[in-house]
Amino acid sequence: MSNSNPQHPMVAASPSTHGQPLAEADAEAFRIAQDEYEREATGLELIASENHTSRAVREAMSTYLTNKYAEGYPGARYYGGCEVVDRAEDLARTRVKQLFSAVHANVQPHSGAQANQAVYQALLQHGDSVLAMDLNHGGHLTHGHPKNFSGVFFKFTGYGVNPETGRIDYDLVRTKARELRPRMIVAGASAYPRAIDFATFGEIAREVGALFFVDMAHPAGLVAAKLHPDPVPHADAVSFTTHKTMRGPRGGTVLCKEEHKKKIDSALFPGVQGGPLMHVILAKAVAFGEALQPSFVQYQTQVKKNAARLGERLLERGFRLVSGGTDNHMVLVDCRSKGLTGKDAEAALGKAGLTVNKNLIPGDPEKPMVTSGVRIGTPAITSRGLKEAEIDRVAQWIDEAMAARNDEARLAKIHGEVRDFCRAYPLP
Ligand code: DSN
Repeated sequence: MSNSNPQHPMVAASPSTHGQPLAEADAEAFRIAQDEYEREATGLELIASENHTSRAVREAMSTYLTNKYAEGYPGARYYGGCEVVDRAEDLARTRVKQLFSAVHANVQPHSGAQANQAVYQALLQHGDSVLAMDLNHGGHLTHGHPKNFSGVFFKFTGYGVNPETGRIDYDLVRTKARELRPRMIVAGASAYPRAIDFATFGEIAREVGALFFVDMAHPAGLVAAKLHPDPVPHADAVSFTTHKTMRGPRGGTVLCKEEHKKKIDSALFPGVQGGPLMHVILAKAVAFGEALQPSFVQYQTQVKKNAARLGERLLERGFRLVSGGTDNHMVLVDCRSKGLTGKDAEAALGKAGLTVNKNLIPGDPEKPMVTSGVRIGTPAITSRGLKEAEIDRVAQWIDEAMAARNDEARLAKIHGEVRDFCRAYPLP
């Protein structure tokens, strides 16, 4: 790594043969990398599923491990020369098992979607019935969207939130489970601002003889820090992405009970994927190592405090929040409380340097490309060092930018303020 350029942390170390640093070898590609750095550095990232990785994680992703094919698993590969990458995968597996007190881990999924695909392929037959969170109530594409492999190959039925409380209606889940007798129950969501009671889900699954699968992509970091209920003791399998609250490289991981490990490993490879991304697996090991440190608990504690503070400040400013607040790292804002669609709110906030995503809210009359809500998360801004006092400023900018949605000059002025503010909070 001696030839990496400290001025430009996204630039890969250049190999000793064929090649100069990216900046010299490919000006066009380098410009893109620089522009993304500038975009992230001069604005505030409020998308609940994004984060700012550590320099160590980014460096691991730029190592020579990207060159290696390693189909198979440590000690049982289809290629020679895997003795070093085996150590990377073993390190990632050992650390993540320690982090979540899990019996078995597969760290090869390239993404959360592929992690979920492996779990379904391992534990279900095509046509099996599955009960999962309704997409319109905060569920995920891989929880049964009709155009996703999950909805194509399996029969998904949705459960949702109580329209009054905005919280999962566990009695309704139980009633539906008793009626449906599904082969599997799935818990987990993409846009749910409350803690999920995995123990109750597990109890319902056991009562109806269903497998229980948890996709904890969003709260995984909070679970690791013991600040959110833990699904691992209750579920047959648990998947998560490594790049959201976990703050690692883009990718997925599956944890499972001993009895499912062979099926899940072989469903992932060769069932779903070919060669694993060994440089990303090394970066996962780094992220899991970071998550085992006390500083990670402090970080996640602040993520939650910041989300709670953001919710309080937005409520004071007259915003309606789905479920009235948050227990985790995000708030889900009903933009109708300020007379906007989610799409218009996303655009206005974007012009002000505040990046969010439009999001359906329960009972949303709008289409998914319009929506009535925006999802706002605190993992990334907390990684930059923002605390409660700064969150108050962020809430003010959100309110001002939504009010100024048709005033380009005002939005540009807010962006200027955000840019100045960001100078004190450099990217990690
Ligand atoms: N796209 C992710 C999210 O934003 O929540 C889920 O995969």
